[in-house]
Amino acid sequence: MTQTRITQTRAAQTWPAPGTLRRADFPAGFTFGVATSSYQIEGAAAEDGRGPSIWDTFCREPGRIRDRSNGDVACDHYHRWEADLDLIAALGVDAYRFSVAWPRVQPGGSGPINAAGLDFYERLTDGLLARGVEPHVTLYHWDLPQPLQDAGGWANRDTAHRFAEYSAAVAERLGDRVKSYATLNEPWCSSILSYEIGEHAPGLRDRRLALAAAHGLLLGHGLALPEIRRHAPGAGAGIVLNLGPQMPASDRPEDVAAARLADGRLNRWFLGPLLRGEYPADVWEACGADVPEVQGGDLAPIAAPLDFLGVNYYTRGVLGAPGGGVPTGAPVTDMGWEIYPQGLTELLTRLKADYPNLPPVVITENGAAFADRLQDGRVHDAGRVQYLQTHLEALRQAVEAGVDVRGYFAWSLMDNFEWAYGYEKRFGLVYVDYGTQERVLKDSAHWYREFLG
Ligand code: IFM
Repeated sequence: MTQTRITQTRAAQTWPAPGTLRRADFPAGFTFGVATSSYQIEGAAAEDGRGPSIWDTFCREPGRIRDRSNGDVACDHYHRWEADLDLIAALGVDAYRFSVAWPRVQPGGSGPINAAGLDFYERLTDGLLARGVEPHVTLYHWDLPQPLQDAGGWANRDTAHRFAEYSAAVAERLGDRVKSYATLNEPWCSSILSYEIGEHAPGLRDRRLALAAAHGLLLGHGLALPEIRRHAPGAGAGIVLNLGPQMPASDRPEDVAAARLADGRLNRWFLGPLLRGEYPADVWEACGADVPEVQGGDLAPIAAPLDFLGVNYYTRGVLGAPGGGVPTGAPVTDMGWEIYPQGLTELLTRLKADYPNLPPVVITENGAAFADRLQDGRVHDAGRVQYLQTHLEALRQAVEAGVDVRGYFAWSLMDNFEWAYGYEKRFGLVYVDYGTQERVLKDSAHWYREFLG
């Protein structure tokens, strides 16, 4: 096994009491964890039979990634997984959310399953269980096998069927040892951001294809659910969406309409099919001729009951006509995202009010990038500590208001490959020195550990 140096510093300061916030303020059985994803941490891009993914391809296209990097090595987690699991256990979390790389498990995206790929995730699962940490699996966190993209990617309905087949292979191998399976992470990102805005792989700029991809992703989710339930009947199955309030910059009707449409495109376009069995009519109309082809039997599996809805919350949007984001002047993270903790309470109470079929919610991601610096073996990330504390307090208030929330996962366990930003943005509770692969607990990791008791 590769040796990884892990520096366990003591917390450098005592934390300002975050109001009255303690772990005990959350319901009994509430799950606290940390999260990562395969392409962002694993590396080992060409080992043990892994095939190329769309991110391997995209990273090699000039101008796509700010620091011209890629995920070939990333955090080298594929080789350092045991030390990383020790680190996770040392944080005192209940659970670890990771994703499975489809190109490791089924390198061609269809056809033969690569047993060595499944072996890796089985080692991870058993390693977590042995350390008393619950594994939470996400089946798709954006690393589509390249051969499927060559055939049209998610805009080709066949990909949805291939996803169900791949999901069955994973659930068959890991079964009930994993108690929580999410089909997709943030389908808005793997459709709109990837096929319309062009910022993520495959880097297209075509709204019609983007909406076809969004529908293909939802269909893939709907087809995968019964496969997961068949092979892992004791596990919960759900999906993860990136959601956030979209607010008007003023009372002007144009701004209100812009915010309503932004809410429709980010939130309701995905919540509607999943929780109501229909696309939102106003957004459908606004999309004109770009709307996807929806076949007769598509919406029933998409709207099948979920055991949980994963919500990734980072920020809100403030919109002014004709549809642009408006800076509010409030503090932002290193991503330029406004820090708006109360948006989490607003979002969750709104979900409860608007969707009678809302299943239990899990906050599957929440966190912030800051320009962290390693100094004398320490990283003083007070901004992140404050971000986490205030968002947890906002979450507590949502629970108090009656929203059924079952868990919270901080994004991310450790610094990693932040997609189009490469390694420039650091979201981790644990600092990664990419030169040496040393992991250093930031002050936020110490704080989280103390909070968890
Ligand atoms: O790093 C990403 C993650 O992969 C998906 N959700 C948002 C995070 C921060 O941008």
